[in-house]
Amino acid sequence: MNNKPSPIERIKEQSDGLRGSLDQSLRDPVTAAIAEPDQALVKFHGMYQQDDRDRREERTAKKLEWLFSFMIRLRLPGGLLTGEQWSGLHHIAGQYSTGTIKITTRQTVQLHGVIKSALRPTMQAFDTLALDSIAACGDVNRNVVCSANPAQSKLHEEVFAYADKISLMALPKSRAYYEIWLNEEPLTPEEKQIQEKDPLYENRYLPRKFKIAIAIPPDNDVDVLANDVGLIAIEEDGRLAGFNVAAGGGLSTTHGNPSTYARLASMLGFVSGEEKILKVVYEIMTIQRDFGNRSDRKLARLKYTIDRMGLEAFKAELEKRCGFSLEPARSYAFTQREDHFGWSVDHTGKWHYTVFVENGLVKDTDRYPMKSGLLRIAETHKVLFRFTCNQNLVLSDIDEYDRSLVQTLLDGYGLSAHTEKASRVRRNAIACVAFNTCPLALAEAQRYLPSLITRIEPLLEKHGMQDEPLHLRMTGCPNGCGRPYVAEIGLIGTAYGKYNLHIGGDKNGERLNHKYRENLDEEGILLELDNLFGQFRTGKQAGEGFGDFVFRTIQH
Ligand code: SRM
Ligand code: SF4
Repeated sequence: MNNKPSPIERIKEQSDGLRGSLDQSLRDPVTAAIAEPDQALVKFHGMYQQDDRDRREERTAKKLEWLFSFMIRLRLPGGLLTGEQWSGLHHIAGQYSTGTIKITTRQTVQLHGVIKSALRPTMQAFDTLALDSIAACGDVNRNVVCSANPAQSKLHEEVFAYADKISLMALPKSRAYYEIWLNEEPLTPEEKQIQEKDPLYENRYLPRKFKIAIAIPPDNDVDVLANDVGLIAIEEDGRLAGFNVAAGGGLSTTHGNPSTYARLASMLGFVSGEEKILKVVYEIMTIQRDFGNRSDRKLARLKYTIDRMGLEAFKAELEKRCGFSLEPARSYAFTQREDHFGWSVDHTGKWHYTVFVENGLVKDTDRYPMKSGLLRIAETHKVLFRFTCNQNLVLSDIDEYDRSLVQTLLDGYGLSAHTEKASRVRRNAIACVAFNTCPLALAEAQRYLPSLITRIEPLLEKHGMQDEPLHLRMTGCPNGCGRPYVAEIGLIGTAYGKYNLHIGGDKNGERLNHKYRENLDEEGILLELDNLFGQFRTGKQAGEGFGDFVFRTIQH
């Protein structure tokens, strides 16, 4: 292994607690961009510099700088906002960004198209709503996600609280965010020594991004095994007994680089008691900090660290650092990972309505004023907003008394019709952002998948499969932001208009799929799916899902 640290390592270490030259970059009037090292650092503050890829050629031809702007991603452990926060977000999006609110696959929201001069006002506006974007990106722990449906379990509140606890435990200690964006008085070097001492991240942070998810069986709506750390809540006698802990999940691959691979997290064991649970998560992070690959960022995620060390050696190191052993994993079963669309009621009598948000895009169109409808609902102050890892929205914690008011607004703005009339395959589908903002996109995803589904729906009907709980996911490149590698059907962009077709994941997210065909265009995709659906119709066993069928019958 080449041991020369990657350039990002130097940027992190020399960043003076993630400050770098961000302040100067923001003030530089000559360019809409920020200095290159600051582009790496600004991620730790929850932002990415991007440009409008639709306009690159035109700008280049005119010898103009690319059209730079920023994407901001909020830190939202467990994906929960009050109605007041949603209203605030609605207005911030309108004032400073493209106006569209994007619900992500990690239960938070992104705003796109924020220009450099609007960054500080945007961050300050978020602060007035008690929202921040600290560590939403960068080589640190990202947004901690948790099963979204409060109606699914009496344990939900207790388990949900862990998302916040873990997120707080894993926040960088630097005050840079407050100084740069919120005008906090800069610390003196002496104050920094004391206040910014960071035993978890030190001054080198992690070798790579780090992701934690919490699932509450029987739902695996978070795709828990796709995370660096997956916590699976174990309920015994109606109480939270503790968590099974799995580690080393991660999905990204790189076309043409056989050293990269998707991997599901390996089960380590069971742990109970808050102190011990947090300790296990913390020490998994310190092992990754100390043993992770800092030379090759393609091979730096925890999954590679674990495979290099060996699972047993990794576990032994973890138990040594914790000072206790994990118990054998307890039994649990996932039975599904779909969102529970429409109304559901929890054990306290509170109501929840899950709204279908196609690819997580909240905006108004002439025919469907979704964003305005959600604003009106937020303004009732009777509803909480919860995001799901399937890019949908749960209007939650509604009293019986207020339900009819919410229903009137859902109907009036077309939200209920949009949710209830959409086909099952469409409601379950996920597409990543891709064009026009993602710099890594090779192919379209969220702008294209809806029209492709319009052509897939008749095929499903032709084969009597319209009620199958099928999971179809598309990404514009192999990084896997829409988790296509754990879908029953994954479409992974290889070039503009071309996708690899993956098949054979199970419906609960517990098995990776495999590549079945390469570089298909739309007609090729439809032809292959028609053929596969036909085989499924004639060859499936009783109760067998599509993913299980193709896994059983098709060579891989
Ligand atoms: Fe992602 C990078 C969007 C979830 C794996 N991801 C990116 C960037 C920031 C592109 C970049 O580096 O400049 C994309 C921004 C696009 C844009 O214009 O907004 C981007 N990722 C997204 C989101 C918004 C997709 C979506 O449509 O919802 C998701 C935001 C999650 C969040 O709120 O934090 C998103 N990304 C994921 C997931 C799914 C998950 O975590 O459950 C994965 C696969 C799981 C995993 O991490 O293994 C994922 N994103 C990546 C990777 C590959 C990481 C790796 O291990 O190599 C990159 C590229 C990188 O980090 O170098 C990436
Ligand atoms: Fe961009 Fe690729 Fe992620 Fe899609 S999967 S958002 S194209 S990095």
